[in-house]
Amino acid sequence: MSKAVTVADHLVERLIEWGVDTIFGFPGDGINGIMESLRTHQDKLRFIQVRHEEAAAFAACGYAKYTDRLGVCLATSGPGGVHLLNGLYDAKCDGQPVLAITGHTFHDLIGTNYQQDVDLDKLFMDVAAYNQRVMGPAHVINVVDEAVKTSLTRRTVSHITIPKDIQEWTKSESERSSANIAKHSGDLFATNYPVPPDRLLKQAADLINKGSKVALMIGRGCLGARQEVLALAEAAGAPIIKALLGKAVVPDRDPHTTGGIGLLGTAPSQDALKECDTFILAGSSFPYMEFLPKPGQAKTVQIDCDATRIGLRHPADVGLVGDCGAVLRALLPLIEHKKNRSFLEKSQKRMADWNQLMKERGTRQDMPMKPQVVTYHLNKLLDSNAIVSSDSGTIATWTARYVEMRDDMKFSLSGSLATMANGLPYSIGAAVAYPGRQVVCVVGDGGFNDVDGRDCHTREIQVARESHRY
Ligand SMILES: Cc1ncc(C[n+]2csc(CCOP(=O)(O)OP(=O)(O)O)c2C)c(N)n1
Ligand SMILES: [Mg+2]
Repeated sequence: MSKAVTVADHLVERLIEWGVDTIFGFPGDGINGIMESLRTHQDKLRFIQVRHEEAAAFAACGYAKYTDRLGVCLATSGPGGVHLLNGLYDAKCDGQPVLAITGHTFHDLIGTNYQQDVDLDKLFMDVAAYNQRVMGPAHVINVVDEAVKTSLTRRTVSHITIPKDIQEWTKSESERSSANIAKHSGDLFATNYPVPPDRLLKQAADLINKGSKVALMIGRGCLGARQEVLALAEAAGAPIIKALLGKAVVPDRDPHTTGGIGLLGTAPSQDALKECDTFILAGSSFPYMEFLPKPGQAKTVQIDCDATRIGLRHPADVGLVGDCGAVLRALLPLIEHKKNRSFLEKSQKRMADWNQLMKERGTRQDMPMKPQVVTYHLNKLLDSNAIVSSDSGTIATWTARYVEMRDDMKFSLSGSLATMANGLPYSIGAAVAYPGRQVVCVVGDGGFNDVDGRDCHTREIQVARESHRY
Protein backbone atom coordinates (compact mmCIF):
# COMPACT_ATOMS: atom_id res chain seq x y z
CA MET A 1 0.00 0.00 0.00
CA SER A 2 1.44 3.38 -0.90
CA LYS A 3 2.07 5.81 1.92
CA ALA A 4 -0.69 8.34 2.58
CA VAL A 5 0.11 11.93 1.60
CA THR A 6 0.68 14.12 4.66
CA VAL A 7 0.40 17.85 5.24
CA ALA A 8 4.20 17.91 5.25
CA ASP A 9 4.20 16.18 1.84
CA HIS A 10 1.86 18.85 0.50
CA LEU A 11 4.18 21.52 1.86
CA VAL A 12 7.30 19.96 0.36
CA GLU A 13 5.70 19.12 -2.98
CA ARG A 14 4.27 22.61 -3.35
CA LEU A 15 7.67 24.14 -2.62
CA ILE A 16 9.16 21.91 -5.30
CA GLU A 17 6.45 23.11 -7.71
CA TRP A 18 7.53 26.66 -6.88
CA GLY A 19 11.06 25.74 -7.96
CA VAL A 20 12.55 25.49 -4.47
CA ASP A 21 15.40 22.96 -4.44
CA THR A 22 17.28 23.89 -1.25
CA ILE A 23 16.28 24.32 2.39
CA PHE A 24 18.66 25.32 5.16
CA GLY A 25 17.71 24.13 8.63
CA PHE A 26 18.24 22.24 11.81
CA PRO A 27 16.00 19.38 13.01
CA GLY A 28 13.94 18.92 16.16
CA ASP A 29 10.99 16.78 17.08
CA GLY A 30 8.61 19.67 16.44
CA ILE A 31 9.30 19.20 12.70
CA ASN A 32 9.61 15.43 12.48
CA GLY A 33 6.79 15.28 9.94
CA ILE A 34 8.52 17.81 7.69
CA MET A 35 11.91 16.13 8.10
CA GLU A 36 10.39 12.81 7.05
CA SER A 37 8.87 14.36 3.97
CA LEU A 38 12.20 16.01 3.14
CA ARG A 39 13.79 12.56 3.43
CA THR A 40 11.38 11.04 0.93
CA HIS A 41 11.78 13.99 -1.48
CA GLN A 42 15.54 14.36 -1.14
CA ASP A 43 16.10 13.80 -4.86
CA LYS A 44 14.28 17.05 -5.62
CA LEU A 45 14.74 19.15 -2.51
CA ARG A 46 17.99 19.06 -0.57
CA PHE A 47 18.18 19.80 3.11
CA ILE A 48 21.37 21.56 4.15
CA GLN A 49 21.84 21.05 7.86
CA VAL A 50 23.63 23.79 9.75
CA ARG A 51 24.43 23.80 13.47
CA HIS A 52 22.33 26.72 14.63
CA GLU A 53 19.02 27.97 13.25
CA GLU A 54 20.34 31.52 13.02
CA ALA A 55 22.89 30.22 10.53
CA ALA A 56 20.05 28.61 8.56
CA ALA A 57 18.28 31.95 8.24
CA PHE A 58 21.54 33.71 7.29
CA ALA A 59 22.32 31.01 4.73
CA ALA A 60 18.83 31.40 3.24
CA CYS A 61 19.33 35.16 3.11
CA GLY A 62 22.76 34.79 1.49
CA TYR A 63 21.34 32.28 -0.98
CA ALA A 64 18.60 34.78 -1.90
CA LYS A 65 21.10 37.61 -2.22
CA TYR A 66 23.45 35.69 -4.50
CA THR A 67 20.85 33.91 -6.65
CA ASP A 68 17.92 36.34 -6.68
CA ARG A 69 15.76 33.33 -5.80
CA LEU A 70 13.63 32.53 -2.77
CA GLY A 71 15.71 31.45 0.25
CA VAL A 72 14.05 28.90 2.54
CA CYS A 73 14.90 27.94 6.12
CA LEU A 74 13.40 25.44 8.55
CA ALA A 75 13.44 25.27 12.35
CA THR A 76 11.68 23.30 15.00
CA SER A 77 8.99 24.59 17.35
CA GLY A 78 9.81 26.91 20.23
CA PRO A 79 13.56 27.51 20.61
CA GLY A 80 14.40 26.58 17.02
CA GLY A 81 12.05 29.23 15.70
CA VAL A 82 13.31 31.78 18.20
CA HIS A 83 16.86 31.17 16.93
CA LEU A 84 15.87 32.05 13.36
CA LEU A 85 14.95 35.61 14.20
CA ASN A 86 18.24 37.46 13.73
CA GLY A 87 18.79 35.96 10.28
CA LEU A 88 15.23 36.75 9.31
CA TYR A 89 15.62 40.37 10.35
CA ASP A 90 18.76 40.49 8.24
CA ALA A 91 16.68 39.38 5.24
CA LYS A 92 13.91 41.83 6.04
CA CYS A 93 16.32 44.74 6.49
CA ASP A 94 18.16 44.02 3.22
CA GLY A 95 14.98 43.28 1.22
CA GLN A 96 15.55 39.58 0.54
CA PRO A 97 12.80 37.04 -0.22
CA VAL A 98 13.09 34.43 2.52
CA LEU A 99 10.50 31.90 3.66
CA ALA A 100 10.80 30.53 7.19
CA ILE A 101 9.03 27.30 8.09
CA THR A 102 8.65 26.25 11.72
CA GLY A 103 6.90 23.65 13.81
CA HIS A 104 4.50 24.33 16.66
CA THR A 105 3.36 22.17 19.54
CA PHE A 106 0.35 19.79 19.16
CA HIS A 107 -2.58 21.72 17.67
CA ASP A 108 -4.90 20.92 20.58
CA LEU A 109 -2.36 21.73 23.28
CA ILE A 110 -1.41 25.20 22.03
CA GLY A 111 -1.91 27.69 24.84
CA THR A 112 -1.65 25.12 27.64
CA ASN A 113 2.00 25.62 28.48
CA TYR A 114 2.85 22.31 26.87
CA GLN A 115 6.43 21.62 25.72
CA GLN A 116 7.79 24.17 23.19
CA ASP A 117 4.50 26.03 23.23
CA VAL A 118 5.74 29.28 21.70
CA ASP A 119 3.30 30.98 19.36
CA LEU A 120 5.87 31.62 16.66
CA ASP A 121 3.25 33.19 14.43
CA LYS A 122 2.76 35.84 17.11
CA LEU A 123 6.50 36.15 17.72
CA PHE A 124 7.15 36.63 13.98
CA MET A 125 4.45 39.29 13.52
CA ASP A 126 6.96 42.08 13.06
CA VAL A 127 9.56 40.27 10.97
CA ALA A 128 7.26 38.45 8.55
CA ALA A 129 5.06 40.25 6.03
CA TYR A 130 3.07 37.04 5.60
CA ASN A 131 2.70 34.90 8.70
CA GLN A 132 0.27 32.00 9.08
CA ARG A 133 -0.42 28.87 11.08
CA VAL A 134 -1.49 25.88 8.96
CA MET A 135 -4.80 24.38 10.11
CA GLY A 136 -4.98 21.18 8.08
CA PRO A 137 -4.36 19.32 4.83
CA ALA A 138 -6.66 21.49 2.73
CA HIS A 139 -5.05 24.68 4.03
CA VAL A 140 -1.37 24.13 3.39
CA ILE A 141 -1.14 24.71 -0.37
CA ASN A 142 -3.14 27.94 -0.17
CA VAL A 143 -0.83 29.20 2.55
CA VAL A 144 2.40 28.17 0.80
CA ASP A 145 1.29 29.97 -2.38
CA GLU A 146 0.58 33.21 -0.52
CA ALA A 147 3.80 32.99 1.47
CA VAL A 148 5.97 32.46 -1.62
CA LYS A 149 4.25 35.20 -3.60
CA THR A 150 4.47 37.67 -0.72
CA SER A 151 8.19 37.09 -0.25
CA LEU A 152 8.99 37.34 -3.96
CA THR A 153 6.75 40.32 -4.68
CA ARG A 154 7.55 42.37 -1.63
CA ARG A 155 11.12 41.12 -1.29
CA THR A 156 10.75 40.25 2.35
CA VAL A 157 10.21 37.52 4.91
CA SER A 158 7.26 35.13 5.10
CA HIS A 159 6.61 32.56 7.80
CA ILE A 160 4.53 29.40 7.98
CA THR A 161 4.18 27.43 11.20
CA ILE A 162 2.64 23.94 11.35
CA PRO A 163 1.69 22.16 14.59
CA LYS A 164 3.73 18.96 14.84
CA ASP A 165 0.73 16.59 14.70
CA ILE A 166 -0.86 18.43 11.78
CA GLN A 167 2.35 17.88 9.78
CA GLU A 168 1.49 14.18 9.77
CA TRP A 169 -2.21 14.46 9.06
CA THR A 170 -3.21 12.93 5.80
CA LYS A 171 -5.41 14.39 3.15
CA SER A 172 -9.08 13.97 3.79
CA GLU A 173 -11.61 15.82 1.67
CA SER A 174 -14.07 15.68 4.58
CA GLU A 175 -11.90 18.21 6.39
CA ARG A 176 -12.10 20.70 3.54
CA SER A 177 -14.61 23.50 4.08
CA SER A 178 -17.18 23.89 1.35
CA ALA A 179 -15.79 27.34 0.51
CA ASN A 180 -12.27 26.07 -0.10
CA ILE A 181 -12.51 24.86 -3.70
CA ALA A 182 -9.84 22.23 -4.36
CA LYS A 183 -6.95 23.37 -6.61
CA HIS A 184 -8.13 27.00 -6.65
CA SER A 185 -4.74 28.43 -5.65
CA GLY A 186 -2.17 28.87 -8.44
CA ASP A 187 1.62 28.72 -8.27
CA LEU A 188 2.38 31.31 -10.95
CA PHE A 189 4.59 34.20 -9.94
CA ALA A 190 3.84 37.22 -12.10
CA THR A 191 6.61 39.79 -11.72
CA ASN A 192 5.69 43.42 -11.39
CA TYR A 193 7.37 45.41 -14.21
CA PRO A 194 6.41 49.05 -13.82
CA VAL A 195 8.08 51.52 -16.17
CA PRO A 196 7.63 55.21 -15.36
CA PRO A 197 5.62 57.33 -17.81
CA ASP A 198 7.47 59.24 -20.58
CA ARG A 199 6.63 62.53 -18.86
CA LEU A 200 8.64 61.59 -15.76
CA LEU A 201 11.49 60.08 -17.75
CA LYS A 202 11.76 63.36 -19.68
CA GLN A 203 11.72 65.44 -16.47
CA ALA A 204 14.51 63.28 -15.09
CA ALA A 205 16.54 63.50 -18.29
CA ASP A 206 16.16 67.29 -18.47
CA LEU A 207 17.41 67.61 -14.96
CA ILE A 208 20.42 65.37 -15.62
CA ASN A 209 21.19 67.07 -18.93
CA LYS A 210 21.20 70.52 -17.27
CA GLY A 211 23.51 69.47 -14.43
CA SER A 212 27.18 70.31 -14.60
CA LYS A 213 28.35 68.12 -11.71
CA VAL A 214 26.33 64.93 -11.80
CA ALA A 215 26.95 62.19 -9.22
CA LEU A 216 25.43 58.72 -9.64
CA MET A 217 25.00 56.70 -6.47
CA ILE A 218 23.94 53.09 -6.86
CA GLY A 219 22.99 50.24 -4.53
CA ARG A 220 21.86 46.64 -4.55
CA GLY A 221 18.89 47.48 -6.81
CA CYS A 222 21.41 47.95 -9.64
CA LEU A 223 22.98 44.49 -9.32
CA GLY A 224 22.40 43.08 -12.79
CA ALA A 225 22.32 46.54 -14.41
CA ARG A 226 26.07 47.08 -14.85
CA GLN A 227 25.94 48.07 -18.52
CA GLU A 228 23.11 50.55 -17.94
CA VAL A 229 24.86 52.13 -14.95
CA LEU A 230 28.14 52.48 -16.87
CA ALA A 231 26.33 53.92 -19.89
CA LEU A 232 24.59 56.55 -17.75
CA ALA A 233 27.83 57.47 -15.97
CA GLU A 234 29.61 57.80 -19.29
CA ALA A 235 26.89 59.94 -20.86
CA ALA A 236 26.41 62.19 -17.83
CA GLY A 237 30.13 62.42 -17.02
CA ALA A 238 29.21 61.21 -13.55
CA PRO A 239 31.33 59.38 -11.00
CA ILE A 240 29.63 56.22 -9.72
CA ILE A 241 29.43 56.06 -5.94
CA LYS A 242 28.68 52.59 -4.60
CA ALA A 243 26.62 51.82 -1.51
CA LEU A 244 28.19 48.70 -0.03
CA LEU A 245 25.44 46.25 -1.04
CA GLY A 246 25.97 47.50 -4.61
CA LYS A 247 29.75 46.95 -4.51
CA ALA A 248 29.62 44.33 -7.27
CA VAL A 249 27.51 46.48 -9.63
CA VAL A 250 30.64 47.82 -11.35
CA PRO A 251 34.25 46.69 -10.93
CA ASP A 252 36.23 48.73 -8.40
CA ARG A 253 38.92 49.61 -10.96
CA ASP A 254 36.44 50.90 -13.53
CA PRO A 255 37.46 54.52 -14.29
CA HIS A 256 33.89 55.70 -13.72
CA THR A 257 33.71 54.71 -10.06
CA THR A 258 35.01 56.28 -6.87
CA GLY A 259 34.14 53.12 -4.91
CA GLY A 260 32.18 53.01 -1.68
CA ILE A 261 30.65 55.70 0.49
CA GLY A 262 30.22 56.23 4.20
CA LEU A 263 32.44 55.23 7.09
CA LEU A 264 33.66 52.23 5.09
CA GLY A 265 33.95 54.16 1.84
CA THR A 266 36.40 56.41 0.03
CA ALA A 267 37.24 60.09 0.32
CA PRO A 268 36.67 60.72 -3.43
CA SER A 269 33.09 59.40 -3.13
CA GLN A 270 32.46 61.69 -0.19
CA ASP A 271 33.93 64.68 -2.05
CA ALA A 272 31.81 63.97 -5.14
CA LEU A 273 28.60 63.91 -3.09
CA LYS A 274 29.60 67.07 -1.25
CA GLU A 275 30.24 68.95 -4.51
CA CYS A 276 27.62 67.64 -6.95
CA ASP A 277 24.81 69.83 -8.24
CA THR A 278 22.83 66.89 -9.61
CA PHE A 279 22.33 63.65 -7.75
CA ILE A 280 21.03 60.39 -9.18
CA LEU A 281 20.24 57.78 -6.53
CA ALA A 282 19.45 54.35 -7.95
CA GLY A 283 18.44 51.23 -6.05
CA SER A 284 19.79 52.13 -2.63
CA SER A 285 18.39 52.89 0.79
CA PHE A 286 21.87 53.62 2.18
CA PRO A 287 21.07 54.72 5.72
CA TYR A 288 23.82 57.20 6.61
CA MET A 289 22.30 60.38 5.24
CA GLU A 290 25.05 62.58 6.60
CA PHE A 291 27.12 61.40 3.63
CA LEU A 292 24.46 62.34 1.07
CA PRO A 293 24.31 65.80 -0.54
CA LYS A 294 22.74 68.33 1.84
CA PRO A 295 19.00 68.76 1.21
CA GLY A 296 18.63 71.54 -1.38
CA GLN A 297 22.22 71.21 -2.64
CA ALA A 298 21.56 69.05 -5.70
CA LYS A 299 18.67 68.42 -8.05
CA THR A 300 17.78 64.81 -7.41
CA VAL A 301 16.46 61.93 -9.48
CA GLN A 302 15.74 58.78 -7.50
CA ILE A 303 15.09 55.34 -9.00
CA ASP A 304 13.71 52.54 -6.84
CA CYS A 305 11.43 49.54 -7.24
CA ASP A 306 9.61 50.56 -4.05
CA ALA A 307 7.71 53.86 -4.19
CA THR A 308 7.85 54.20 -0.41
CA ARG A 309 11.64 54.59 -0.61
CA ILE A 310 11.45 57.64 -2.89
CA GLY A 311 12.46 60.59 -0.71
CA LEU A 312 13.23 58.34 2.25
CA ARG A 313 16.59 59.88 3.11
CA HIS A 314 16.93 62.71 0.62
CA PRO A 315 14.28 64.84 -1.09
CA ALA A 316 13.75 63.82 -4.72
CA ASP A 317 12.75 66.18 -7.52
CA VAL A 318 11.82 63.26 -9.77
CA GLY A 319 11.01 59.74 -8.59
CA LEU A 320 11.17 56.89 -11.08
CA VAL A 321 9.61 53.71 -9.74
CA GLY A 322 10.63 50.43 -11.30
CA ASP A 323 13.39 47.91 -11.76
CA CYS A 324 16.63 49.92 -12.02
CA GLY A 325 17.81 48.16 -15.18
CA ALA A 326 14.50 48.69 -16.98
CA VAL A 327 14.20 52.33 -15.86
CA LEU A 328 17.78 53.11 -16.90
CA ARG A 329 17.21 51.50 -20.30
CA ALA A 330 14.19 53.76 -20.79
CA LEU A 331 16.07 56.82 -19.55
CA LEU A 332 19.35 56.40 -21.45
CA PRO A 333 18.14 57.43 -24.92
CA LEU A 334 17.11 60.80 -23.43
CA ILE A 335 20.49 61.54 -21.84
CA GLU A 336 22.81 63.81 -23.83
CA HIS A 337 26.52 63.06 -23.85
CA LYS A 338 27.97 65.74 -21.57
CA LYS A 339 30.81 67.61 -23.20
CA ASN A 340 32.25 69.02 -20.02
CA ARG A 341 33.93 66.06 -18.27
CA SER A 342 35.68 68.07 -15.56
CA PHE A 343 33.64 66.72 -12.63
CA LEU A 344 34.33 63.11 -13.58
CA GLU A 345 37.98 63.88 -14.30
CA LYS A 346 38.40 65.51 -10.90
CA SER A 347 37.00 62.36 -9.27
CA GLN A 348 39.32 60.19 -11.35
CA LYS A 349 42.34 62.17 -10.25
CA ARG A 350 41.29 61.91 -6.63
CA MET A 351 40.74 58.20 -7.11
CA ALA A 352 44.28 57.70 -8.42
CA ASP A 353 45.57 59.31 -5.20
CA TRP A 354 43.19 57.19 -3.11
CA ASN A 355 44.32 53.97 -4.78
CA GLN A 356 47.92 54.93 -4.12
CA LEU A 357 47.08 55.45 -0.43
CA MET A 358 45.36 52.06 -0.31
CA LYS A 359 48.43 50.47 -1.85
CA GLU A 360 50.71 52.09 0.72
CA ARG A 361 48.49 50.96 3.60
CA GLY A 362 47.93 47.53 2.10
CA THR A 363 51.64 46.83 1.73
CA ARG A 364 52.79 48.06 5.14
CA GLN A 365 55.46 45.89 6.66
CA ASP A 366 54.70 46.68 10.36
CA MET A 367 54.46 43.88 12.85
CA PRO A 368 52.01 42.77 14.08
CA MET A 369 50.58 42.71 10.57
CA LYS A 370 47.85 45.28 9.91
CA PRO A 371 44.49 43.78 8.94
CA GLN A 372 44.26 45.74 5.69
CA VAL A 373 47.42 44.00 4.48
CA VAL A 374 45.50 40.72 4.51
CA THR A 375 42.55 41.98 2.47
CA TYR A 376 44.84 43.88 0.10
CA HIS A 377 46.76 40.72 -0.72
CA LEU A 378 43.62 38.60 -0.81
CA ASN A 379 42.86 40.19 -4.20
CA LYS A 380 45.62 38.16 -5.83
CA LEU A 381 43.94 34.94 -4.75
CA LEU A 382 40.43 35.74 -5.91
CA ASP A 383 38.95 34.18 -9.02
CA SER A 384 37.28 36.51 -11.48
CA ASN A 385 33.90 35.09 -10.43
CA ALA A 386 34.57 34.67 -6.69
CA ILE A 387 31.71 35.22 -4.25
CA VAL A 388 32.91 37.25 -1.28
CA SER A 389 30.92 37.68 1.93
CA SER A 390 31.92 39.85 4.84
CA ASP A 391 30.95 39.73 8.46
CA SER A 392 30.35 42.89 10.54
CA GLY A 393 33.09 44.65 12.43
CA THR A 394 36.25 46.45 11.43
CA ILE A 395 36.78 43.60 8.97
CA ALA A 396 33.88 45.07 6.95
CA THR A 397 35.99 48.21 6.48
CA TRP A 398 38.99 46.24 5.26
CA THR A 399 36.82 44.23 2.91
CA ALA A 400 34.88 47.23 1.61
CA ARG A 401 37.99 49.28 0.90
CA TYR A 402 40.62 46.73 -0.06
CA VAL A 403 38.86 43.78 -1.68
CA GLU A 404 38.29 44.74 -5.28
CA MET A 405 35.35 43.56 -7.31
CA ARG A 406 36.32 42.35 -10.76
CA ASP A 407 34.48 40.80 -13.69
CA ASP A 408 31.70 38.51 -12.41
CA MET A 409 32.45 38.61 -8.72
CA LYS A 410 29.62 38.90 -6.22
CA PHE A 411 29.70 40.52 -2.80
CA SER A 412 27.43 40.93 0.18
CA LEU A 413 27.28 41.45 3.90
CA SER A 414 24.61 42.26 6.46
CA GLY A 415 23.79 45.77 5.28
CA SER A 416 21.08 47.48 7.25
CA LEU A 417 21.00 45.14 10.23
CA ALA A 418 24.82 44.99 10.39
CA THR A 419 24.69 41.85 12.47
CA MET A 420 27.66 39.73 13.38
CA ALA A 421 27.92 36.07 12.32
CA ASN A 422 26.22 36.36 8.95
CA GLY A 423 29.43 35.99 6.93
CA LEU A 424 30.08 32.28 7.15
CA PRO A 425 26.43 31.21 6.66
CA TYR A 426 26.16 33.58 3.66
CA SER A 427 29.14 31.71 2.23
CA ILE A 428 27.39 28.40 2.81
CA GLY A 429 24.39 29.76 0.91
CA ALA A 430 26.73 30.83 -1.91
CA ALA A 431 28.64 27.54 -2.01
CA VAL A 432 25.43 25.54 -2.14
CA ALA A 433 24.00 27.74 -4.89
CA TYR A 434 27.16 27.77 -7.04
CA PRO A 435 29.01 24.48 -6.64
CA GLY A 436 32.63 24.67 -7.70
CA ARG A 437 32.80 28.44 -7.62
CA GLN A 438 35.30 30.12 -5.33
CA VAL A 439 33.55 31.31 -2.16
CA VAL A 440 35.42 33.52 0.30
CA CYS A 441 34.34 34.77 3.69
CA VAL A 442 36.05 37.58 5.56
CA VAL A 443 35.25 37.17 9.23
CA GLY A 444 36.78 38.41 12.48
CA ASP A 445 37.51 36.33 15.54
CA GLY A 446 34.34 37.73 17.16
CA GLY A 447 32.02 36.87 14.28
CA PHE A 448 33.64 33.47 13.86
CA ASN A 449 32.81 32.52 17.43
CA ASP A 450 29.49 34.30 17.66
CA VAL A 451 26.70 31.92 16.71
CA ASP A 452 27.70 28.73 18.40
CA GLY A 453 31.39 28.63 19.00
CA ARG A 454 34.28 27.48 16.92
CA ASP A 455 33.27 23.80 16.78
CA CYS A 456 30.02 24.76 15.18
CA HIS A 457 31.80 26.78 12.55
CA THR A 458 34.28 24.05 11.83
CA ARG A 459 31.27 21.97 11.03
CA GLU A 460 29.74 24.81 8.95
CA ILE A 461 32.89 25.02 6.86
CA GLN A 462 32.64 21.30 6.30
CA VAL A 463 29.03 21.80 5.14
CA ALA A 464 30.22 24.42 2.69
CA ARG A 465 32.96 22.14 1.40
CA GLU A 466 30.64 19.16 1.09
CA SER A 467 28.08 21.29 -0.70
CA HIS A 468 30.46 21.35 -3.67
CA ARG A 469 29.42 17.78 -4.29
CA TYR A 470 25.96 18.81 -5.43
C1 LIG B 1 24.85 40.10 16.84
C2 LIG B 1 25.73 41.30 17.07
N1 LIG B 1 26.30 41.51 18.28
C3 LIG B 1 27.08 42.59 18.49
C4 LIG B 1 27.31 43.49 17.49
C5 LIG B 1 28.19 44.70 17.75
N2 LIG B 1 29.49 44.48 17.07
C6 LIG B 1 29.72 44.86 15.82
S1 LIG B 1 31.24 44.43 15.26
C7 LIG B 1 31.62 43.71 16.73
C8 LIG B 1 32.95 43.06 16.95
C9 LIG B 1 33.31 42.16 15.83
O1 LIG B 1 34.51 41.52 16.15
P1 LIG B 1 35.26 40.67 15.08
O2 LIG B 1 34.31 39.71 14.42
O3 LIG B 1 36.44 40.08 15.73
O4 LIG B 1 35.66 41.72 13.96
P2 LIG B 1 36.70 42.93 14.14
O5 LIG B 1 35.86 44.16 14.44
O6 LIG B 1 37.65 42.59 15.25
O7 LIG B 1 37.36 43.06 12.81
C10 LIG B 1 30.57 43.82 17.63
C11 LIG B 1 30.61 43.27 19.01
C12 LIG B 1 26.68 43.25 16.24
N3 LIG B 1 26.83 44.07 15.21
N4 LIG B 1 25.92 42.14 16.05
MG1 LIG C 1 38.30 40.92 16.12
